[in-house]
Amino acid sequence: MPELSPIDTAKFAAAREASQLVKSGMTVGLGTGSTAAWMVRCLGERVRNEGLKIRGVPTSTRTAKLAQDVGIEVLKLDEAGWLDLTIDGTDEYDPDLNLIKGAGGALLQEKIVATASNRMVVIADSSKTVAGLGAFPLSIEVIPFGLSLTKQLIEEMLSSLDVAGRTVSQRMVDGQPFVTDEGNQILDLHLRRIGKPHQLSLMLNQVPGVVENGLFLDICDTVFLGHEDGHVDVI
Ligand code: ABF
Repeated sequence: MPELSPIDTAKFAAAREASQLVKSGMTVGLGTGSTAAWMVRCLGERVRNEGLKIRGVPTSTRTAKLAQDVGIEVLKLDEAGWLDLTIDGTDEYDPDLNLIKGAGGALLQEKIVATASNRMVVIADSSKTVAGLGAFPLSIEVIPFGLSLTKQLIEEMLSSLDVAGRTVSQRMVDGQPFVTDEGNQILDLHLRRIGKPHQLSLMLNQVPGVVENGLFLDICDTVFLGHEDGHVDVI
């Protein structure tokens, strides 16, 4: 393996350690993003070298392809039923292990899969550790129909909430709206500080047109925090 950058060393260390939680016979939710990709590769290595027998439920088409490429048996959530464990990355985690996720654009499948799991483990480097959520933009998955009205309703709603910033932008890639695996689009909320995440999450999901938001509250059980020297803290 080529020498890793400090940040990849931290991500890899967290991913490798968390992947040791996986035992033969388990059905495992496979997260999305660069940290989760390390975990999928680690599991693939164990499948090939140790004969680990697992079934993986990916949270995006990207992860599904990677999992298949490294030799993990892949199945859909409806085929799998309840999962033993999900391991995924994050954009932020706070001291209560509440999360902001969604930079990878896979928050909807990630939230459904994590919620359908006996245990949800987050793998992170120290850039993801925050005292309070909100510095990172909060992603909202919205249906394309009436998107500008949905955006306007969210902007109006934010004015009554305990947040520091109120800018809402549509996620674009190469000048085109970003499209999720579900054919939806993403609004990013630049809030800077989220005072009451539970209230915000409930209110966002009441706006017609909103499918799901990137606040993962009371879902994560454990964080594996990787450091640049390869050390891992379990929180
Ligand atoms: C997914 O990928 C997301 O929910 C989160 O937004 C992102 C983290 O990516 P990375 O591990 O590349 O920082 O887990």
